[in-house]
Amino acid sequence: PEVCVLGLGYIGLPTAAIIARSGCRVLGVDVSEHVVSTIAEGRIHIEEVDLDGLVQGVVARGMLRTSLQVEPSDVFVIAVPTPFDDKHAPDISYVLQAASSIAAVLKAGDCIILESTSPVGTTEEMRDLIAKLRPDLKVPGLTSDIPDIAIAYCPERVLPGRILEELTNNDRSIGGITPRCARKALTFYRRFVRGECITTDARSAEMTKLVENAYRDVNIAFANELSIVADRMGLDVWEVIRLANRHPRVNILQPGPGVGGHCIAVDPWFIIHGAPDETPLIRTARWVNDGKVDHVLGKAGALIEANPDAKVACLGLAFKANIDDFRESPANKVALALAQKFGARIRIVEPYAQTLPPAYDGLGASLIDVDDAIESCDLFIVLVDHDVFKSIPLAERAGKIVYDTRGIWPDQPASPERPSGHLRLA
Ligand code: SAJ
Repeated sequence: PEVCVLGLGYIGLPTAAIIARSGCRVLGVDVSEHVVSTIAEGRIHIEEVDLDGLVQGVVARGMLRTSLQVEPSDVFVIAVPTPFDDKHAPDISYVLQAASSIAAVLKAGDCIILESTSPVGTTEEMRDLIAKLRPDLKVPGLTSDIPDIAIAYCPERVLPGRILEELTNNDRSIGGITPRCARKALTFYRRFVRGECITTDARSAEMTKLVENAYRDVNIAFANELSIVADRMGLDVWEVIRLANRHPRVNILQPGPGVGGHCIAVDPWFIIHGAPDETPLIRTARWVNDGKVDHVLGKAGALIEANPDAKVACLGLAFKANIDDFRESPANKVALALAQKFGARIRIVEPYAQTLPPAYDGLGASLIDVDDAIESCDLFIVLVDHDVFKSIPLAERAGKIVYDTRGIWPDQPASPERPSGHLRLA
């Protein structure tokens, strides 16, 4: 089939490339001229392992083209953003815009698949819009006859840094507006997904995606709350978690400076918004995880003030280990607030950055490398668990004051989050 992928971001571009590799002719559509022209040259505008080579190959073979405009196709895959507004209400306007541009070129036999994380009911809303714009087509769920088109919801669940591998190997939930729609979408996904594809209805598939990320948020909140409790009690939280996880049915996640990224801190709000009175736990988890940033900031600030002569190294800006994405990052929030308060005393170590983000302009903070930090800084605030930080041996950290919000240095002597003298596993 000919396939049109709408939205060429972290999900849409790798998806378009993998579909093209499976032998479909793919048109990638984006609203950004920069994105469209970069990919048309066989280059990519985002960082993701192995994506550059894949895109270069499918573009060179003519299997992936790009455009600002949707063209007639057999399958349409929507992977546009679904942000929330300042009241945490989901904004599905990009999805609806994509659907109306598809409606203009839609023909009988086509299949539309929504992949964007969406509040429950969005796929049906999209269907209703298409029915309104194309009264000549029989749409699924609104006709007793065999519908002319198929509409399904199929969320992605890939992890940044492992996108290509997970796109191929993860299991997928495929939610049809009707079972017939689900079967049609299933035939398409089987072309390039090696994981199991499980069919369901569209609303269940929408909720499944939200639940996966809310589950992780709630579990990280538990770890983050424990870290604050342990702090209060003078305990080493990582020691306690490591020991508790020896229980066969306990698996506590890792505390950190808060929860970042574009999914886990956002998607729970889509559930809360849909059922505001029934979600005290999910809402509290959001509050706990956001509050952890302030807790870390308070402790780091106090430590810097208590050591007025110390030069400070903030280790990491990324929202998680070994990636170059600094948006929605708790580490970046902490480092930026410290730079605003302490100016030139703050040095930032971020091997994944060439320069500091523009928000740091004029604050006096500087970007330095790991070796400079070891040589020149006395106080280390660990914000990201990049491998390159983990591998700094104790000998190079000896004598430093360390506030390790990620627990990357189990052998570090006493420090605010790691009081000495507690039982350790060998
Ligand atoms: N984090 C912790 N402690 C942990 C695990 C994570 O503090 O034990 C923090 C990370 O440092 C980061 C944030 O949580 O700031 C989120 O990181 P993550 O690795 O848990 O997830 P993401 O945002 O990279 O990707 C998630 C994944 N969802 C789940 O694991 C349920 C991914 O599979 C989804 O496809 C993705 O969201 C998405 O697009 O929805």
